[in-house]
Amino acid sequence: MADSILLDIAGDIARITLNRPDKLNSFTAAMHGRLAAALDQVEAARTRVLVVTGAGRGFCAGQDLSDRAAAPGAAPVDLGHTIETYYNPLVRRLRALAMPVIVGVNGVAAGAGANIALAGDLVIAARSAKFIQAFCRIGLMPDSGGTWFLPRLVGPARAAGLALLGESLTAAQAAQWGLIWKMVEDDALAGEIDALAAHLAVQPTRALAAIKAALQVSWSNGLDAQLDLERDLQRGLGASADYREGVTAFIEKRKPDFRGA
Ligand code: T3D
Repeated sequence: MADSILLDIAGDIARITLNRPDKLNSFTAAMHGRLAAALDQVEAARTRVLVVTGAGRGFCAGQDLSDRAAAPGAAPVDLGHTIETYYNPLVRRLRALAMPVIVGVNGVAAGAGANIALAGDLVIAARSAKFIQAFCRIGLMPDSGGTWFLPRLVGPARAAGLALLGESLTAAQAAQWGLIWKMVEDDALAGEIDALAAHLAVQPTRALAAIKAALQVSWSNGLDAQLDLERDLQRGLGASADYREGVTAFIEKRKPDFRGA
């Protein structure tokens, strides 16, 4: 059986591919385990950027529903337990990774699959991709951070529409609404992701991690707390080798050689 998670680490760039294409890369418990192990490897390798994408025509259709309570004879599953065990740690982990996470949404992203995509820092979708808060179609509510990401990204009215109606949102509309960073033509997605990953891999990684952390906290901080946080993070960055290199390169009118330190 093919591995449900593919991991490729090449230099400073890690790529994780969700790989159950025949089931639109929907999550099983085993796949969650493989993904957690892959993220362990990414962190151990200290890469400077992570790309997450899906194999085949879908990005991820959320939880694999074939082993849930509706299956004939199946015992009810404690969904709170599975969310606590699998989905919440995954979203927290992607948000906390000290490197930018690019999510390449190559096709439909539904249920938890949509919200795991939104946990990325830069979400790029192919024109044919769709985002579906499919939860209400099966008697559930958005999880994996959906009720937190959606109102912040697209505002309360659109968040309510997406979550309550469970309708399909095109990639073009998602980009127009600010749900994602950008939409590109299907045949341009791989090249766009490669170029972005290559760019980010030679940027000052500590600064990017600080930007990521500060932007996340800004959603709950007041201005005073955020100003204090910026001061503290900037103090740390001011002592970094990459900052010294950035300033030196500017003075010497050359391209900086950032090492991520
Ligand atoms: O349970 C817990 O632990 C709580 C956590 C829940 C988190 C969640 O994610 S709940 C939401 C779960 N996801 C869904 O409800 C989405 C279900 N899928 C769909 O609605 C549709 O597949 C799509 C709209 C995403 C795509 O539609 P379409 O027509 O392009 O493809 P398809 O024909 O429906 O799917 C292709 C195959 O993938 C098909 O298998 P088959 O018939 O060819 O053997 C289909 O059954 C399978 N598939 C798609 N999504 C899932 C799935 N199999 C299992 N689980 C899925 N989620």
